[in-house]
Amino acid sequence: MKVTPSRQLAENLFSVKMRASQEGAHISGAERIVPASALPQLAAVMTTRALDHAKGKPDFINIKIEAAPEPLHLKALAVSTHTVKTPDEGWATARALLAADGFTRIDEILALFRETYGMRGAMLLDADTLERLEPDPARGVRATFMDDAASASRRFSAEKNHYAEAVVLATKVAHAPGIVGEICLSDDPDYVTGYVASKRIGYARITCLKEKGDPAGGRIFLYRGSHEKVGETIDFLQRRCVLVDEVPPKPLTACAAVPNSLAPTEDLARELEAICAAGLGRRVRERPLGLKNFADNDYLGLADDPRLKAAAQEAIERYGAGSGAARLITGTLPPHLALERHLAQFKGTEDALVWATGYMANVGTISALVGKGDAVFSDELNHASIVDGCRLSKADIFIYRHNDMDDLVAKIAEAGSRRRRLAVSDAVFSMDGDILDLPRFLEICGANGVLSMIDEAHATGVMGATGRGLCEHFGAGHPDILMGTLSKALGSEGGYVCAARTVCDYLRNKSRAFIFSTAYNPGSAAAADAALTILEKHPELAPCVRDKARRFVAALAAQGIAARTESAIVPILVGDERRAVEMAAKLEARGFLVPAIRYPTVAKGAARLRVSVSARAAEDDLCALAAAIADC
Ligand code: WAQ
Ligand code: MG
Repeated sequence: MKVTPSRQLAENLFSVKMRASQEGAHISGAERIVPASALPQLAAVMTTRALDHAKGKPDFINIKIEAAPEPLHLKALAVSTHTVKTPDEGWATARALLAADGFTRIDEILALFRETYGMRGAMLLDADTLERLEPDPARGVRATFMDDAASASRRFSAEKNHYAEAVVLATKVAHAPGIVGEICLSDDPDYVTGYVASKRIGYARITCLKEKGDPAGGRIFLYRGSHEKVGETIDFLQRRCVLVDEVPPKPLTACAAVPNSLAPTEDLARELEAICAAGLGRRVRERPLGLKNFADNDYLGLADDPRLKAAAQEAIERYGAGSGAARLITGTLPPHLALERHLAQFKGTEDALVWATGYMANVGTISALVGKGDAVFSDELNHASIVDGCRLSKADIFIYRHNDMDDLVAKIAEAGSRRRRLAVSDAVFSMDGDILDLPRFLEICGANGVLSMIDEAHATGVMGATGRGLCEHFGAGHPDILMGTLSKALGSEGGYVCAARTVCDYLRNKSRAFIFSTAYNPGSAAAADAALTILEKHPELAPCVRDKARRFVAALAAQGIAARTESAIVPILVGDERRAVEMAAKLEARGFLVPAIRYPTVAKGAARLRVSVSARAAEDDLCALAAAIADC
């Protein structure tokens, strides 16, 4: 016959009860149900516990060991935690929980709770008539013969585990005939967490029911039913042996040691609620299918191009699904080097290097180029990854007015001389669609010996006669650092820097985002490489996408909507965050996917619809979208 462990234990289970007192006054008590083999160790642990209690030193310790009756196994009540800051809040929570479970006369019950302070046992109270049913009202009714079913296999600890012991007691009590609820607060001055419990409420912990240091504590068992049958209930509480299964581990929430502090996750929940209440909540959702997509940055429609997909598949087939290590270890594979060579050639620089994302390229480049004591000059509308790179660098940050080159000059003057200075700007501003005044930017940086960096995330493949970006557009020379992404017009993913060999070698040695990340996917590298080849073969793509964007602006104007763009991005200013979200939803209902852009991506009150036009967009769709926007 196969025997379960607990059945095995049931053969020789003992109840061990400890009770410590001083001059007849109770100090502490505890009970475990264990197999005979555990008795010597448990007696020692119980003694230690008796000797060490916040209420004082005992002069009498009674350890009683007796055979336990056949145990009844019960599954632990479900545990929930209600984090509150003050006893007032705590009792309000208790009231609400009891009311939700159908109790009436709750205030009267809670007033009677004070009468249990100092009792050894619990008050047994008729939940409806409020009659006290304990045979000895001074002592109360004590539940005994119960333990966590797993306790026999656990290490015993001299420290009281208020939580686990209370879950065991509450589970037994909730299953006693006629018992409909329980209220409890520890009399331990340092333990301010209490609970209310019932089969329906479960075990609901309330993290603050008294001030720390207060020795008040007690218990009420709420009874409903015939008073003749109270004897059965008391017998169950006192004599029935109960082992509780699946006692959940103590929840990690604000603990008694830190009163009045919010549980960390509770604090997050509150902030999240505030974000959502302000109309700024965001959620991740799967891309809806079957809509006209004016939301992504796939300006040339290459993400879905068979040539890119084939290149990625082939590279993955040859080199694997992952690159296995960082670039400086063994992660550098032929597709990485081929892509870097191709990028440098495409942009007309000596060298290039890639990161797994554009965000990483910006953060990893800016934080490597400047440091403490240096100065970085950043356009106020620069992308978040530039902002984060500046912050991470610990350099002094000088934010100049959007595209205001006079202000850039003023900020350079303000910063004075530094070991190193860097000016950084988006080439195409991602939420406004306008472009950097590159000639003046380069002139100012050159004249002042300031390193220049531009982010061509939205410029590559879109700007310039052949899609090579803003330098081609202006014919104005190169900044020191030409950063960009492979994830927008190039249809793949990743970020890059094109620059002189020295700059790239410096970054290979200093960019932590480069050094300490696994090399990015060889498939993505090969796909981006294929996209560059397509751009070289089809120089007409970039002018085409800009032309479509201009036509869309004209279509909007025909509907009486003012908008402008110099790139593929057409923002339509709305202002109010909620209104922008509503408009986006209405457009979606009409089959157009257009994102509402809100704070913190743009300033508060500057919410907008952001239409990104693709070279693949049909003329009719552009007109239909303009009409739909006018309607919404
Ligand atoms: N049966 C009936 N009443 C009892 C029993 C018992 N076995 N043990 C204690 N009481 C009564 C007595 O009046 C005490 O003053 C009062 O309950 C409180 O008992 O999830 O430690 O043992 O973190 O001090 C709640 C844990 C801990 C909350 C409760 O109660 C959590 C606790 P204590
Ligand atoms: Mg106690």
